[in-house]
Amino acid sequence: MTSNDKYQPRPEHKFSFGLWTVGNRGRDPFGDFVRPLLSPPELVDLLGEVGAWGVNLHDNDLVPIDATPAEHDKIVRDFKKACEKNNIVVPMATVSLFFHPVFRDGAFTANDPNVRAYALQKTMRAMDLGAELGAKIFVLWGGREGTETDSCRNPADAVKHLREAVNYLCEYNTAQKYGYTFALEAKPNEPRGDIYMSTTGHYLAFIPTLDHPEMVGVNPEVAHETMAGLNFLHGVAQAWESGKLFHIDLNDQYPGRYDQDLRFGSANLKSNFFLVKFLEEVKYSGPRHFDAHAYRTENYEGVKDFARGCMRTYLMLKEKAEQWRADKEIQAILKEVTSGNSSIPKTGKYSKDGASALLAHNFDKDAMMKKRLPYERLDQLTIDILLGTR
Ligand code: GCO
Ligand code: MN
Ligand code: MN
Repeated sequence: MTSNDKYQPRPEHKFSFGLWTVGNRGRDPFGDFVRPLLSPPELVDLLGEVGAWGVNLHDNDLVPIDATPAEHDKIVRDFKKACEKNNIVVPMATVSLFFHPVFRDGAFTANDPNVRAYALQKTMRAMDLGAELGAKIFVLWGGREGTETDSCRNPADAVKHLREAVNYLCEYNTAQKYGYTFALEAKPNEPRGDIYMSTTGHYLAFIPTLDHPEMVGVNPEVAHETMAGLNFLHGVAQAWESGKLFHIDLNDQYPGRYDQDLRFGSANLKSNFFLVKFLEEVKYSGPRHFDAHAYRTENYEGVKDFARGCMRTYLMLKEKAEQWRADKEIQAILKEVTSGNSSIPKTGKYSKDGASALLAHNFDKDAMMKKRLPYERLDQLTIDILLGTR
């Protein structure tokens, strides 16, 4: 065993990449493609080579929007062969409701009822495709569900239309016996000026209003919450705590910028450390999906470096998290700061007597105030561990 083997990705790590991530050719709003087109089977070969477990796709990453049924069948056959050859599974499927110009005003929330119906049809067909490939998670990212000007519609109507669409798709899922769970992905803006469901928290509030809330959860993305200036971990933790963390999009992002889709852990090492620590501590068992892409300066060798880097950084942070948990000084601090005085009345679940006792109790605020909260030390210990000096 070489010293690097412990950072080698293995199937049980459940690392997945979208076809659109390693297949990203570096086109941006200002400049053209820098990498040649690779076919889906070639991209699966690349993922096999770097040691990924899964590949995810939008319908049209694999099957062109106007493919004939015969073309569809051949493409799917070849793709499945490539997956089998490389021992790669398709854990998640999704639908492009943003690329074609027909969606310029949104998909499920577009003003034109024809567009809304077409969006449903396209999503149902994408669900058929995902089911054919064995996917059990279906991501919905409403990149075009938003506005540049709020003169165009009442935003409450947009929420109603979105609810109607997700309800419809849940019924289709049941009727077809696909067994999908849906994972809703929020983003504050880009490509629209403003997107309606701007944060994971918005979706967590939306889901209980659905006909089948049990079928629907969230797919938080590091970059998206960071763009909104939020603490990603806090959103993920709330999703987890409410049983709604159905998928996760890992990448990295500097705040206050366009969507950068950077290699996981390459921008905010410390916050991604806490994220990995959380996912591992709660034993999140879903895919670790990297929704990111290589720098535009790279060729496909660099794309492999990028993909390997995402997985390696995750595994290194996982190791650091284990070290952090095993650290006696850290554990002693945590124990100390969470301990209390056993003579205080019990809180937790309300009771009339308990409330009377609590109201009658005399708290020693001075003593409480003097208790040390050595978070400077705690954070520095974290930094020492991250920098490898502890
Ligand atoms: C983005 C999004 C997408 C979605 C993908 C899945 O900002 O472009 O993150 O990459 O995750 O479309 O639906
Ligand atoms: Mn994104
Ligand atoms: Mn994403």
